[in-house]
Amino acid sequence: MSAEYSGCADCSGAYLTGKDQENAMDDFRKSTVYQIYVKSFCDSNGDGIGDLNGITKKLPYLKSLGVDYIWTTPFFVSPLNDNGYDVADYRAVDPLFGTMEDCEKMIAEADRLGMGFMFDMAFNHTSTHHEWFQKALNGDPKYMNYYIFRDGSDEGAPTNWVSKFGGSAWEYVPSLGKYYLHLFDVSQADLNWDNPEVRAELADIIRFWKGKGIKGFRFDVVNLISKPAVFENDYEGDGRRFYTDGPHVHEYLKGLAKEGGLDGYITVGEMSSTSLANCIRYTNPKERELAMVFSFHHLKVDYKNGDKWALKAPDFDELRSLYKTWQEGMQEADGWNALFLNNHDQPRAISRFTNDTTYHKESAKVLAGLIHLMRGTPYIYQGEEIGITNAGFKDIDSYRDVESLNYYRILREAGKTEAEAMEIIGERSRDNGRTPMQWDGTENAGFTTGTPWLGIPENHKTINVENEEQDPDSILAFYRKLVALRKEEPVISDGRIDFEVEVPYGVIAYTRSYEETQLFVWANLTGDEKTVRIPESGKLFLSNYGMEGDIPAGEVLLKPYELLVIKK
Ligand SMILES: [Ca+2]
Repeated sequence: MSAEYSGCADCSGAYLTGKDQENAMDDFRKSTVYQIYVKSFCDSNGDGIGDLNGITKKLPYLKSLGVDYIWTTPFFVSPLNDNGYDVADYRAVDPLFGTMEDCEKMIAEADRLGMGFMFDMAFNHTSTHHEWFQKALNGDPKYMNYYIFRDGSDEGAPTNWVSKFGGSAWEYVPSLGKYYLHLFDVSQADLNWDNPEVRAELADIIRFWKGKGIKGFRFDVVNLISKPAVFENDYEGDGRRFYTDGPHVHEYLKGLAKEGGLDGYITVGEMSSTSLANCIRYTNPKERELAMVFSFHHLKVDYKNGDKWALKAPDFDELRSLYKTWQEGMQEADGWNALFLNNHDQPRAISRFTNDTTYHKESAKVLAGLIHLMRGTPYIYQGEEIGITNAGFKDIDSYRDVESLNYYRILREAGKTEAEAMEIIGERSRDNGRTPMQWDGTENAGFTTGTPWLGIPENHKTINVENEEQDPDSILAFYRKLVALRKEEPVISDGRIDFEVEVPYGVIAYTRSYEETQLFVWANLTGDEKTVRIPESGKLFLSNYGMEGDIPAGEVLLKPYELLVIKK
């Protein structure tokens, strides 16, 4: 992989140097991030919607997990056409979630407890309700140049590009006689990053939140910000090859990091359809772009022919191969991965990849161990630390996500039966990851005193924080252990990783090495027993079957969903 990476031309700019730079990176190597989907975490005022005061109330719980950073999905003023990723004012809290005073209190309380917030910046586009876009619509040339307005072609729209939410990526504005670009919803206009005034505005927003005490940022679809100089039709695809990891993306990210003053801050970029070579450049510390990236190739191994809405059992060979490529590839060129299997856009990994009933506890733990022991910074998505499952909704009216409702209609129109369509939605809906947090076994799971905005799985009566706090062998206890181990064991935070390829189907195995210490990790992701070979005897380091003591070299039978970790 290092052949693909030729170093950077302009690394001479002095940011952090020597020990300071090392310390900044050390922090993230030992750190764990917790992701909060604000709407579903904790409701403090009984309106059925999670809010900032709810988060403040639960900060001691997050502290007890040992996490260092808390990433919150956007809660800024927004028409909420796309879950707050359509921002109308980046410097104000949407009243649905609280006030600026609540926000400041939340930040201060986390700070007191030794945790930092990462706020979520959707900078590829703004809401069309944003005042910049409103001024553009009025024909103000300064603000028209904040967005991407183009004349139409003979065929109508300037190009044939397709929006990621369906339909043309261009919308005509009759009063201006021009089209504007929206790679996502029609209410999300793409910003013109080629305009230095736009880049300066965005850096100013970063400085504003830093001034409030924020310790990091997550950047939404940030590898789409640089559009091509010439807009042309795409006769091979939907247009993405022209703007994904676009021509000036690295330059613009360096600029944002420099002007926003992001050194020493934890930053993560969400990367859409990206490449390993680009992710190395985004995250290599010498490049000063981002601390780490989310890539999504590993979360498509159960898409039939790449189609999210066509069911297929997960291909664990492909999963292992992707982990090997990305983990080892990033390592060879000093890139850094964000490690995750869940987020607010994904169904629950425990239901998706493993067995969320008979082997509920083993499944949650094997998936946790698999990623928390890898090279990178792990992210825990709210509820995975107690093993929250997919929603299990029985009728389409239970769903709220626009994408799910759209695809239900599309699937039915394509001839799927009610049962077939519901099975697909049940597996793939983003609402699976958005059901309210299960704090206790009461009717609304301790999430709200009112009516929750989205239903709560029946199994919350047993799967909840209160229950797991009582059980020393709980999933929650296992997560606490993993978070602590990353801080204590340099072999986890700083060790080399090498994947074992001679393993049975469904087993992912790798070795971590640091000085004289080695960890051997085996994760059986199937319900079948699998035989693996232990190369050298060692001490049992971690197990989800309560094993302990010395483990001799030789063959061993892994039980269903077994995680076996040996230290030498
Ligand atoms: Ca509320």
